[in-house]
Amino acid sequence: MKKDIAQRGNGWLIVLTVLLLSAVTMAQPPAKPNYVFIAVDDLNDWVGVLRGHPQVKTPNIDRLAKRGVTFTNAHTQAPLCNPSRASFLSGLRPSTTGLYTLQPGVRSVPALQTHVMLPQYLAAHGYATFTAGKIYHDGSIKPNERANEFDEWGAASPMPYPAQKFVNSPDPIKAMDWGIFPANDEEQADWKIADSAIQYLQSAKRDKPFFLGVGFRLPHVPCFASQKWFDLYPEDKLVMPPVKANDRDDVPEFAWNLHWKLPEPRLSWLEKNNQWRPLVRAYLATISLMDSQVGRVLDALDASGMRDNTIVVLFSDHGWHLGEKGITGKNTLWERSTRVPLIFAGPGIRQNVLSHRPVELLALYPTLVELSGLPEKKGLDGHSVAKLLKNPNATWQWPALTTHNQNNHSVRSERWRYIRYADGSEELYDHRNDPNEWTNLARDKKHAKVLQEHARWLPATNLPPVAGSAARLLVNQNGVWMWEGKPIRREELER
Ligand SMILES: [Ca+2]
Ligand SMILES: [Ca+2]
Repeated sequence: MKKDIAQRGNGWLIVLTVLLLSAVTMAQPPAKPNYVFIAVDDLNDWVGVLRGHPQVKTPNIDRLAKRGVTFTNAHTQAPLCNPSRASFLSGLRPSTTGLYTLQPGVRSVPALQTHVMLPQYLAAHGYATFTAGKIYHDGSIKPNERANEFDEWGAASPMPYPAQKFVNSPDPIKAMDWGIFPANDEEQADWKIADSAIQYLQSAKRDKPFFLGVGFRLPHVPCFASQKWFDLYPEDKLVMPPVKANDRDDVPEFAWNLHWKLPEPRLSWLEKNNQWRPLVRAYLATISLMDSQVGRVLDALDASGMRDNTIVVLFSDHGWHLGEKGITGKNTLWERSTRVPLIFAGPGIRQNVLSHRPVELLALYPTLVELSGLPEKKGLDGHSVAKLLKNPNATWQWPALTTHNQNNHSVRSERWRYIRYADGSEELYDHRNDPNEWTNLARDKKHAKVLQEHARWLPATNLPPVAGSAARLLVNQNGVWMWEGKPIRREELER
């Protein structure tokens, strides 16, 4: 009798186990998911789900966020296109490679000459790879070397330009411009880039998993969009970014050598020329236009029938200032420059949740390797966030680092931002009480321990800039700031 009950019990156990196993199998992602890897250019946290601006309209990125995990504290490793892209594609920090600037191209960097980049690693493990628009920085890969990087290259689609600049900004480069142009959205680079990605989705051979890189160009300057996108943001009702007068007074002077002589206008110029509102409005309009193209790609993925075995990853290469700390643009170690959207959505990933862990774009490489079940790629600088995609509150021990030029770093933890420049000067901001980073606490002795805890994460390796680096950098010679061999007056620094 007892034996009979035990046997019957075993039978039930087997049935239960089979049921449980099949339930687990259903929830498991496919062995090798496809990837739609969407890189946005110069998009800060002005995205609906991140609440970086109260009026921004990004319905398509928000619907992607509902399908997945959104990181609210994600940061780039370099606040500039070329080094950021080289970093997330290689999985290595700028300080490991010495690539900090817009030049040279990645394959001219000794540490990267033969390095296996993320798309190459996936290709070596059975993936078909495709790129459209801006995944690598434009011009970073020589035309005759493209086939080594991706199986196929779609349209690069540079930005269209009007016959004349709209805005007479202090720097003559034609990209430093904003306004209503072109009238037809189909002439936009991002429309053509989305077209290229959609064609790939429609024609993808199903015998291999694929990696589809889609690099959108907006809201990078020139901030051009048609009238309907500007109409979303009436100028008289615009909420302007919070700025504090004299915010730079407690910032080390050394910080200013990082973004002096840059093409982006200062806030003082924008205010004097009544261009601050138009720039903020144009940035918002171009974000919404870009978002509509993300929507077209998501629609095409849904229509392809491949959504259930495709993971969508969306992020930006770095952020952008719109008046905060008196400047516009990137090239800083502050939150405006470093914080980026980062969303993963697809099979095996939690839906409609936020993770507040400090994470880096360096995570992209090891995370995709782990999600695909591939052998670990040794020697990378970052950490996979795969466990946070299942449990967004899982233990996480690492902060997020950003580096700009040699030996200038910021360390972002859940609560703090610590910055140390090459001359040893420091900043510390408490994000719990000061989300705008207005009050530098580095000199306050009671925070000495916080400084110490963050400083221990600074990279031990800090390679000098590689040959061919072109940095707009001031040099401090015996206390005098020099630009191209000539001393600079303090007033010029404040331009
Ligand atoms: Ca960029
Ligand atoms: Ca301040």
